[in-house]
Amino acid sequence: MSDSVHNGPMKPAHYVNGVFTTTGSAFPLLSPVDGSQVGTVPEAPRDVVGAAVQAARSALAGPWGRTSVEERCSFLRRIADGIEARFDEFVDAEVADTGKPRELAATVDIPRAIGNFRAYADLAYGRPERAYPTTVPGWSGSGQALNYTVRRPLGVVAIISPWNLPLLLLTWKVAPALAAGNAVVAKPSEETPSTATLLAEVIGEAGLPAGAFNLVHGHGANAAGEYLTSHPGVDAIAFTGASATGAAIMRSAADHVTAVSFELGGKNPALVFADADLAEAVEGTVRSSFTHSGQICLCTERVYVQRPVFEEFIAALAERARALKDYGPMISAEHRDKVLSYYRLAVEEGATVVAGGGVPTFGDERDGGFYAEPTVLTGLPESARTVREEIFGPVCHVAPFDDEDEAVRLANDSRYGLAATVWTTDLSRAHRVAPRIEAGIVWVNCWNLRDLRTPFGGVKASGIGREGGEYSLDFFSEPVNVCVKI
Ligand code: NAD
Ligand code: 6OD
Repeated sequence: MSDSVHNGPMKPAHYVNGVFTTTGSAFPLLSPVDGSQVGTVPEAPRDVVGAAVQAARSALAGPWGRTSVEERCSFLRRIADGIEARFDEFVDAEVADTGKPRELAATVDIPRAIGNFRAYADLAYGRPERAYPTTVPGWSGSGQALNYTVRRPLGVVAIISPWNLPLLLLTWKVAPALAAGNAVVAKPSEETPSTATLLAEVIGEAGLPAGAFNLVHGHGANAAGEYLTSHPGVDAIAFTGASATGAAIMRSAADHVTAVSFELGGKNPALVFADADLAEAVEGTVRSSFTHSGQICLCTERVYVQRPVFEEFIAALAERARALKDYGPMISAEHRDKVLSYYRLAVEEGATVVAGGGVPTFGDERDGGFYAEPTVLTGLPESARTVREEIFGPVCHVAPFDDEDEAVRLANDSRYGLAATVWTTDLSRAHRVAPRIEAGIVWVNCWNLRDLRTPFGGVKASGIGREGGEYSLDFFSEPVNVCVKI
């Protein structure tokens, strides 16, 4: 690991034991906006991944393993301050890698990354544990033993993250993992290496002991991702990405019985009842289907509208979709082609395309980029692949329903169960319907409104376990019972 070692990354670099390196082969990094090459990304070979795991293990045996929760929380706060101090740099890097609108990166991605570190500093510091005075039959008096719980870190934690919200989703795991005292080896998506590299720099500047946080870049299958998830020195894997990748990682993890936390794909429904504020429901669905061009796991791809307002809703949604102009590209040519293949499949399956359905023309450099039009479909049966499979693009299918039971049945008729949205002004209906939906998160009259203390995750093929608040701290630590005879 000696070639190309340098002290600060001006370009994507691995970060192992407190040192940046670009060891290994490299692959091109393309701008999704115009398809041009904007840099190169180093591909971590197996020995670099192994060195990162070893560095993490050594950190646990060294000063990092002896830090108190107070010390770790103050590291987290310093990291948050460090990102904030370089806010524009982080925004620029996120925009360059993803092509997302600058406003989105500046109001969601980077502020949430800062928020993740601050939230977990507060949560970990304020976390109570239980104690039980235990009376043993036959002994005199009361409280003859005291049982209390201490929390131990899991050890070396592998964190694998996707490209859609690169820094947000990476820090959503890194912050609680470090707060709980683990040492981390992170692998961001090969499509979005830049903010992760900046984060490593900020973490180094915050004074985290070498090896407590390590970063390796590269691809997933048969590459850095798989080298990491199959490494016997990894004690737990926290993964966000596609359900099929989760299945592959689970197979790697099985060999060493490694603990997993999975945030996976979705095919999220929205239910619009006739009593909803229709204008609000339309605007909400524009946001929930087309934010970040549909490349958020929580985005709505199935919309069910009660029959009396169906025509009015679909006309309004289509008009709003056609009016969208300032949207970003798909992450890659490959992903754009996948989304467009679903647009074609929808037509083959008998859909009516009420908005979009193709590739936009801008008349500027974006015509070389990876764009797909915001698209509204209708007329498909529930058995259509377009209605059943996650597309992860700016598209939704709208279908009618007649009553509450049918709406719930349609919402639940999916192998996924990540998020759902219910639009109604009937309070009783909202409370009746929300708990019946098979999803980890149900929003009523809103979408993606987040409180970082709440459980976040999916049911069925959408995930295993929960993140958020105490749920992440639970995953990243092992409760140990201490029983003291008094
Ligand atoms: P992906 O599964 O292709 O890749 C995610 C990460 O896994 C990348 O870092 C990739 O390199 C790595 N990877 C791929 N194969 C691997 C393997 N065999 N072993 C180890 N690592 C491997 O997902 P993506 O295309 O980056 O992201 C889109 C998907 O992620 C969508 O399905 C979306 O729904 C899902 N997602 C879910 C959530 C959630 O919170 N539930 C959030 C964001 C994205
Ligand atoms: O808001 C979050 O905490 C979160 N994990 C969002 C995930 C979005 C998926 O693309």
